Amino acid sequence: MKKVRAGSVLAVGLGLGLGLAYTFPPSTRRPSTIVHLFEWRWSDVAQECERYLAPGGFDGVQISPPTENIVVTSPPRPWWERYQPVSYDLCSRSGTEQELRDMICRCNNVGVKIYADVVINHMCSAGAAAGSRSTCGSYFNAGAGEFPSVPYSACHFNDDKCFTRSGNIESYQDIHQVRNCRLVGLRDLAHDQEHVRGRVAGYMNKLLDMGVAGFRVDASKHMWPEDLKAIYSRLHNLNTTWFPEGSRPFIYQEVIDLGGEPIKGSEYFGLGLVTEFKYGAKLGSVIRKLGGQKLSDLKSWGEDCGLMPSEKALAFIDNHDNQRGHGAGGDAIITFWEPRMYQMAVAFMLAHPYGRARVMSSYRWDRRLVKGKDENDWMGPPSLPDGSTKPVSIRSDGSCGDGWVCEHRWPPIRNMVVFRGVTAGEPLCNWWDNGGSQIAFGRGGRGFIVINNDDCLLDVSLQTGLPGGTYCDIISGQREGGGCSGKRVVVDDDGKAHFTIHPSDLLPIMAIHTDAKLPK
Ligand code: AAO
Repeated sequence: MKKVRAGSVLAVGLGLGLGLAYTFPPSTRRPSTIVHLFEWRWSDVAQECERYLAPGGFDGVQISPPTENIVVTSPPRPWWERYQPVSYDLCSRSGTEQELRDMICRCNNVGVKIYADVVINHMCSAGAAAGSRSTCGSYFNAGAGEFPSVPYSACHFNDDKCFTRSGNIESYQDIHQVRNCRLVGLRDLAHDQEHVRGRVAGYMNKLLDMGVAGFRVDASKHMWPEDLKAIYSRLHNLNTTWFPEGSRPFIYQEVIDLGGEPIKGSEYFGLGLVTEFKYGAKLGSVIRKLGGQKLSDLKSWGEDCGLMPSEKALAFIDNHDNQRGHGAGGDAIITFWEPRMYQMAVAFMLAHPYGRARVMSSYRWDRRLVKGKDENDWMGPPSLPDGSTKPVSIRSDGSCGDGWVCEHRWPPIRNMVVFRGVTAGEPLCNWWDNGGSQIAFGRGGRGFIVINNDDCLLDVSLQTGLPGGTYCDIISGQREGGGCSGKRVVVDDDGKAHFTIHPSDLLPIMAIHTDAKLPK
């Protein structure tokens, strides 16, 4: 096995000439968080692994679907065309198979894993016009169910098992419709068939052999768990160039379960992790104070307040769907468009031990809200006039330009990713709240966070559980060499420290951890 973690000082070297404004100090962190680099080109992902994600202690990247898809022209090239595959050839708006291979290799070489978003429930829309183009030029005829590059033909789809008038899912209360009918008109594959299982597993195995470490399985709710089990059982182990012999793929399945439907996320627990959509919806409603909710209500955050078991949960604040009104979660969801609340939500998620955390990295689009609905929810990534995706440009201060938002590079978020790594495996302790929306908690003597979402001053001495010394607040700044560019927090030898957070502070949060302790 190759030595995979490149060391936290790597950024210093790689940063030269790349306009990097920040280098990560050496750290005792464990790689923890997944970042979804939504719609990034493979060559940009590769660079980001080397220059930022490895030194920043990120565990891995969720990439956009790598397969060939239909080219949608109306609306012009929406982001969602990538959720309509026409073959399992590996070329897309993000790049060619060679570029994908190069990215996986370079990210693995610096210890950053790649998780591929795989669209295996369906192929493209049944209503796609004859003669529609595809990203690599493969011929297909969706109406006739012909996808010769896989190959699939009409008999490989579920049409004979769906009994709705439209052939689409018409009610989420009927599990047979949800799993045998077409999701928004997309041709629904029959995974009970040997041929289909073989082709899907073959596609996933190709990615595993190339070095991916796992998958986000799109629309898992729309596939029968026993079919997924049969497919997963055929998957190869991870590539031993980078991973220990016998390592199995890490799988998280997209199942939207907000309650109220017969299909439960728990049906998929035996197969892997499951996306916990209640996380962002509930936390968003607490931070927005909907129905009089307060941060102190989060004392029982986790299974006790209705979330799935922590070890089964993929936790996230928003995803590529619900940040633009698709999928589930509704108006409670907080996104980068509301940066103050968003950073509060992400900081809480990264400080709290619940689940496996994923942070979103988005692009900006021309949002056009008409009666609460975004008419431009379809808009694809920043593009050049020829339709190709713009490279991600990095400004001298480390932020992204050209329409790329890069939430994962926002200093408080990047520093909280380090916090999560430093505190990994430590239990939640020393909870404090004021009965309202001022809260604080620690992580087993390695980290401590304080949040003030009330309209009044927070001015209190708290038990942090940390060793005595002076720490640098990683929200208002960070440790830089022996100094601190933000607020300083003095922890007494008995573990107590005083915190003051004004409700008008840029971000009403303070966080410290043992790697942000300043030298005496
Ligand atoms: C596009 C066009 C369609 C067109 C289609 C075919 O937009 O008009 O018919 O092409 O030509 C993405 C886009 C789609 C796009 C599709 C294909 O979001 O707009 O369709 O690509 O290009 C369900 C699924 C879930 C899915 C989600 C969007 O269960 O798997 O819909 N997410 C994934 C991906 C997503 C992708 C696909 C799947 C398809 O992340 O990007 O679609 O590959 C209920 C159900 C949910 C259901 C939602 C959606 O949710 O529970 O399972 O999600 O409805 O309608 C409250 C409830 C909550 C409820 C929600 C919405 O919050 O509590 O349960 O309201 O009613």
